[in-house]
Amino acid sequence: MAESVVLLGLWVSPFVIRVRIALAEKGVEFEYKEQDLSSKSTLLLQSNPIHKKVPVLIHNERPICESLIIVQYIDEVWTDGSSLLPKDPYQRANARFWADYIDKKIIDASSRIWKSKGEAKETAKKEFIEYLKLLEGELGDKPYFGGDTFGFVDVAFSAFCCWFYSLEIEGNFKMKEECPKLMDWVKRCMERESVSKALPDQHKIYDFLGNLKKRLGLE
Ligand code: GS8
Repeated sequence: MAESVVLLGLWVSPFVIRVRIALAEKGVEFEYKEQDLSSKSTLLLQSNPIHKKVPVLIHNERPICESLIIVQYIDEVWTDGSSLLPKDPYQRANARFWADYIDKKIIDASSRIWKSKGEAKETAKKEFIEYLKLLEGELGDKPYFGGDTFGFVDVAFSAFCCWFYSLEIEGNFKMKEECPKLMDWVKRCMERESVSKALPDQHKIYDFLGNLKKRLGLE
C-alpha cells in the first residue's frame, strides 16, 4: 500500500513549520491542507478532538497531534538518513528538555510581546531576551544544538525564526545585538533547504500579525 502522509496546518504557525522541516529533513513527501481556524474543518476536529489545533500529521489515516510529538514520530518512522534525536538516553532527554523550554518560555514570552502594551510588553520583552540568552548558552560554540548535526532542538527553534523580524519591531530591539551567536546559528539553519523552503517570508508574517492584532482589537 502506498503511504499516505497528510499535514493539516496554518502557514504562519511555527508549530506547523517544525513538521514541514522534519518531513523535509527525512525526504518524506506529503499532502498539505491549509486550515481555516476561524471555521475548523471536520477533518481537523475529528483528527485532534482534544486540542482542536494544528499541526496534525495524518499518517496512513492515523492522526498524530502536538508538534514536538509529531517531530519525534517522524524521526522514529522514517529512519533513513541521520536521526534528529541523539542515540544516548541522557542526550535525548536533554534535547527534549530544551525543546520543551522553547515552548514554555520563549514562545510564550514572544506572544506576550505582541499581545500586550506598556509595562506588560516591556516585561515580556525582557523575559524573551533573557530566555533567548539562556538558549544561546546551551548552543555554546556548537554549530547546531544537535552538535555537528542539525537535530531535534534545531528543528524546534529554527521554525520560529521567521517571527523574529515581527518581534523586533513589536518589541523595539535587535536580535543581533542581544544574541549574536544565536543569529549566526539562524544563518546556518537558513542555509539548509529543509529550513529555508519551510519558512514563510518574514514580511508576510508581519502583515499577518498586523491584521490579527486588528481582528483581536489590539491596535
Ligand atoms: C500548539 C499548537 C498551536 O498552538 C503544538 O502543536 O506544539 N502545543 C501545540 N496551534 C495553533 C496555531 S499556531 O498558534 C492552533 O491551532 N490554534 C487553534 C485554536 O487555538 O483554536
